[in-house]
Amino acid sequence: QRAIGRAACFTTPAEVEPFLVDFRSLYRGATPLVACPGSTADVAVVLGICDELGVGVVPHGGNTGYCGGATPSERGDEIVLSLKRMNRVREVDADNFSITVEAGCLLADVQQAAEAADRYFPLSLGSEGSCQVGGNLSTNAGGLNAIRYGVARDLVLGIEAVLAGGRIIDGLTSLRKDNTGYDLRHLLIGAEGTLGVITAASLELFPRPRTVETAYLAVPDPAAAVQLLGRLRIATGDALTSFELLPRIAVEFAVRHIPGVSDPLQRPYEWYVLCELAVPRDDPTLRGTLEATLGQAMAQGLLHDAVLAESLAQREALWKLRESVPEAQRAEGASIKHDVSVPVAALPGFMVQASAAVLAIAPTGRLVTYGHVGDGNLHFNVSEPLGGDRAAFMAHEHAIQAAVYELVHRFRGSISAEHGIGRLKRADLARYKGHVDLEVMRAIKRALDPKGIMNPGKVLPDLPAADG
Ligand code: 2HG
Ligand code: ZN
Repeated sequence: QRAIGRAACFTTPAEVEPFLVDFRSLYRGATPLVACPGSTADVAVVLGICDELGVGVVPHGGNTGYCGGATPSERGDEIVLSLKRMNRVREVDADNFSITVEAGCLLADVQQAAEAADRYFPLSLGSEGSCQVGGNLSTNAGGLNAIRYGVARDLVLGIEAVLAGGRIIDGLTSLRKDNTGYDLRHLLIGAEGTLGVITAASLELFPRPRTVETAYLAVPDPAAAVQLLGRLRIATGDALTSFELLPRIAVEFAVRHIPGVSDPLQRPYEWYVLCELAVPRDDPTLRGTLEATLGQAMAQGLLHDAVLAESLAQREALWKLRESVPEAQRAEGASIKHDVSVPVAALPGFMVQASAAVLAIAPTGRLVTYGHVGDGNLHFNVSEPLGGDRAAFMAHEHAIQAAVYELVHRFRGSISAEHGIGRLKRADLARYKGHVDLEVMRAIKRALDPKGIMNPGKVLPDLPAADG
């Protein structure tokens, strides 16, 4: 408190409460202090003190994570470091197509700052109104536009970060090319605060989309969706920016629970795709190309029905349907979630096998398998049975997850496509990450954080301190 000011330190139970429980309420931690530094220098001061005292530090952004990565341990012996006061846009450089922001900036504010300069920042997630850029980078978030623009990592030109002990990495450049040795930026991105705290980033901007077409498609099955994905990419000169798969049950959940959401089509179908095409110029031909491709697909049995957005309001309604699926699924009770990826072309085969494996364990579980199929990233979720016994269903959690992850592994996929590891998937990481990979990860952790105080107990399987 003396070092960074009383006002920047939350200590009462009411003040620290919002920082103790993760978004999914999987964990409830405890802490004597939430530090909210207002500058990079103050973050360094906090990390210096924690290093001296050997106190763990848990970086905390918008608290929208799915894996408990920003929640302190139950022991109450770690402090939380909130970046929320570091929320300035430091610079928008339209000519360089870059923007420099502090870690506590809301993602939506970054998007808006870019737009105000007639530029586009493409990272887009359902939680963009509350998640913070520091968290997006620390978890290497993916979201809805990754098929065209990549994941968070791909949008970062430079970062500023504070390492354990308070050393500052000033890597806040806006260069596209910089081959000067190891790329420390990419070590810190996706490290979930276990190697240091990202305090600011320089991000890449793009020309703003001028022509956008949004289509909601009813398809026979995921295999047809993947076929359609390839065709649309080729026919439109790779103008596809989103390609999301939804099963019927996800649409039903959203219509049932989210006010203002309705089924865009007259009759029900088993599977849907919400896709979007965008180009940074006025292109009156894009719509025709889309329609022609869809017409051909329909003639060949790859498509049952389609709605093309005719207005901004209709486009927003389609996206609202998609983005409300997680909330709607929450309203249907407990669910067992798997954020996985496999190579896009293997996705339909994976879905058939994984569905069968889950239903063999829990025949009444409700499969709600949706997501960013354009990237091969599926939210392979299972909701508790209707009117069933929640406890009996959740007793299968471990067996279901093991079955799904075994299949993911066999398909050479990933057990965490975009949500990270946090505390939730540490044991799974230990099981599925390569032995050498883990060894190198541990070596890096020891080198940068020898006392093990940066977000302890997250990402890496248990790690003894270097001195024992
Ligand atoms: C999404 O794609 C999010 O909507 C959440 O990644 C996925 O709730 C989920 O499982
Ligand atoms: Zn997702």
